[in-house]
Amino acid sequence: MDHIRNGWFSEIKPLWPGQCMSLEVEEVLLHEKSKYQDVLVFKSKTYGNVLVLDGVIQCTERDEFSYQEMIVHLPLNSHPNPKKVLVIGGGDGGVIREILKHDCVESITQCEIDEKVIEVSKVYFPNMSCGYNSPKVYTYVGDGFEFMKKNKNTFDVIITDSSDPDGPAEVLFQEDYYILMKDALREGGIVCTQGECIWLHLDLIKKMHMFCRSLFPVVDYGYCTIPTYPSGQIGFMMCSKNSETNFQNPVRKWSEEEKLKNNLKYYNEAVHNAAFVLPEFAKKKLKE
Ligand code: 4ZY
Repeated sequence: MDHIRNGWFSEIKPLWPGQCMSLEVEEVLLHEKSKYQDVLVFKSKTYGNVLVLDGVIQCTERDEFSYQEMIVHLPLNSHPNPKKVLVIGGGDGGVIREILKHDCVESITQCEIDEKVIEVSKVYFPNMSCGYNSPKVYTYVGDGFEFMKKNKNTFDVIITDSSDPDGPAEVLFQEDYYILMKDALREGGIVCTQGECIWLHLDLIKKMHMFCRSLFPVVDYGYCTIPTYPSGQIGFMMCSKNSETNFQNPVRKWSEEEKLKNNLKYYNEAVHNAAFVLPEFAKKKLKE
């Protein structure tokens, strides 16, 4: 339990040297090793329940909606008619909950390597895992790489909800993985992946942006703010096989009635438009 001292959890990692997010702990609810990683769940003083994998905060009940809504509605509302969606990772279920808000989606296939994350979420994060009951959801416990090798030309949208490029998730930030996603997409398909933080990982974002541009006709980087991810900002690398796609302007929009029904807390059309407006230092770097 070396991440918890004097009643505070601290997210200390070489990926963000010299800084860390700390949350005050009310009660440790679970601490176990899964087949792949260290799994910790605690009740925090002010952010609700918190899921931590290998010492890194994955989600908190208080602010998860920001990331989950944006990683889903940015790509799905940029596709004219998404029917088949693939989710790589995302075991907490938050991404699935948001995809189910799109009635046009007929099936959601999820490929999560660590079954334990799904189990833990069903117990401690009921508001995130609620979508697992839907008949539209098919969950495979296994490696996303292997899954995509066997499923070419199949999906309209692929969402990769991964942790940081440290350890097993590192391959998900490399060109070979994007080639696999491109091949698993149907014509006009769209990819949206966890795209890291401009304050911490701009060199990596630049490298990814460059190889994505060599693979797809349209590439953009959008982001959201979220207090419990490193430096409070996380991005999305978005790629489209359709040269007509303009990520900044959604092609599908919800009515006022649908918005109310969908209980959106972060995403709206103006936020979608603004998500791709980068501060000067990041804009320059990606343009270089
Ligand atoms: N699953 C998203 C995620 C993104 C960044 C970090 C952890 C989880 N650090």
